[in-house]
Amino acid sequence: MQIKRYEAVDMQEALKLVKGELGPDAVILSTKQIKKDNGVFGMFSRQVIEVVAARDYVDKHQVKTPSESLQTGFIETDEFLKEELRKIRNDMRETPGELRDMKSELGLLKGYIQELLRDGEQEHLKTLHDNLVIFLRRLISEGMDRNIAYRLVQILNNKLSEEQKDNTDEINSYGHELIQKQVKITGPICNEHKDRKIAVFVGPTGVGKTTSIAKIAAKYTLIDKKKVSLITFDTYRVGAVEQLKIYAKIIGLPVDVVLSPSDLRGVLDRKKDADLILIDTAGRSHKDRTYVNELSKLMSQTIEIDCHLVLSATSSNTVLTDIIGKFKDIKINSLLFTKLDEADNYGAVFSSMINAQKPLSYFTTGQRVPEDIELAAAGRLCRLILKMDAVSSH
Ligand SMILES: Nc1nc2c(ncn2[C@@H]2O[C@H](COP(=O)(O)OP(=O)(O)O)[C@@H](O)[C@H]2O)c(=O)[nH]1
Ligand SMILES: [Mg+2]
Repeated sequence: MQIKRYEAVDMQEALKLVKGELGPDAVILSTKQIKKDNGVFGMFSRQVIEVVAARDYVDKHQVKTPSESLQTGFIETDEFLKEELRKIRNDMRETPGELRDMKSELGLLKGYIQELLRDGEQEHLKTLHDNLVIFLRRLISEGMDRNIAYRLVQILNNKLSEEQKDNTDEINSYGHELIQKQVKITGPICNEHKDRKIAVFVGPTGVGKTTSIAKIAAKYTLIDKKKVSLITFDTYRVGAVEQLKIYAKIIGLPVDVVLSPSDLRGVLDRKKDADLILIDTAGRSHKDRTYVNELSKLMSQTIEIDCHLVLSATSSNTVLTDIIGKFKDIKINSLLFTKLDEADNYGAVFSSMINAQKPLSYFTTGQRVPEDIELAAAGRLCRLILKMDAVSSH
């Protein structure tokens, strides 16, 4: 490995120097803003950027076999860069006084990482078989996060022979199999052998939490003849309980309202004979910290609670990533996707599952209660992504 230190007036110039000398495969090891003294008492000192970069002497033709699991097999560069970011974050924690400088350095480094990955990707794309590039573009146009789509195609590239790459049917068939293998699902909410199951549904307002609960409650009450009980946790007293009460009345179920996290234990104690307890939640907005904080307290009241993060399949990758980030302090067990009937594509459902590293529980496909819900299934999602299946609307 060759390591070099560069100084430049800004990041752009530094990158030019690094790439010019070490080539496009160079990696940045660290960046720092430093003051260069240029006069008495540093009166004319100026800020420059110090970049330490490295180039590895790896034989480019050496073929690595990447892991087929996207959950664990992220490409090496990712791991290395993530480690660098982790180190910088730790430094930031230790030196609060220099926090602002460190933050801006982190921003610069992040930008550079993205640029580096994008550059690497562009270079690599030129070496890919045309049919794989077409498959990659297809996944991206189906809403899949581009990094994830790119990793899938890298795996295919290593797996398939040149002859297979010439055949689009082979690419589609292996691609289909690969995507399907990555999809993780939970299975039904009620486990036959478990005594009592408690599940809470969290997520942004209007995403379909209450409707999904009504669908699940109706299925288990009317078809499976289970003893179902409903609870509403209404952090802001937004009146969400009324909607659930209407559904509960139709299905013939009791509803309890919990106004503070500490009330939950008492209510659960009174429902010892229930097979399934579904907890609806309502807040002003998931952006409001109170909702998330209160949920976190609610979850800490009982350990046997299963948390479904409810997300809409109509949201973009960026929005979904943002929402998942907002709920990072809550122990989420699975993702439930609603409004598949309104979505144009399903790549973002897959990307969110990979990014959040959580399995999928249910898909909802319309407004009808209880009909429009199905258990999440790997084959179904894969067929939806590749437009081999459609969600019928009523
Ligand atoms: N098209 C469609 N609409 C849905 C679906 N699930 C829920 N909705 C609608 O989304 C709106 C908000 O649902 P609601 O359950 O009140 O959301 P909550 O605020 O998360 O509880 C309602 O009009 C529902 O009928 C779905 O799968 N497809
Ligand atoms: Mg609701």
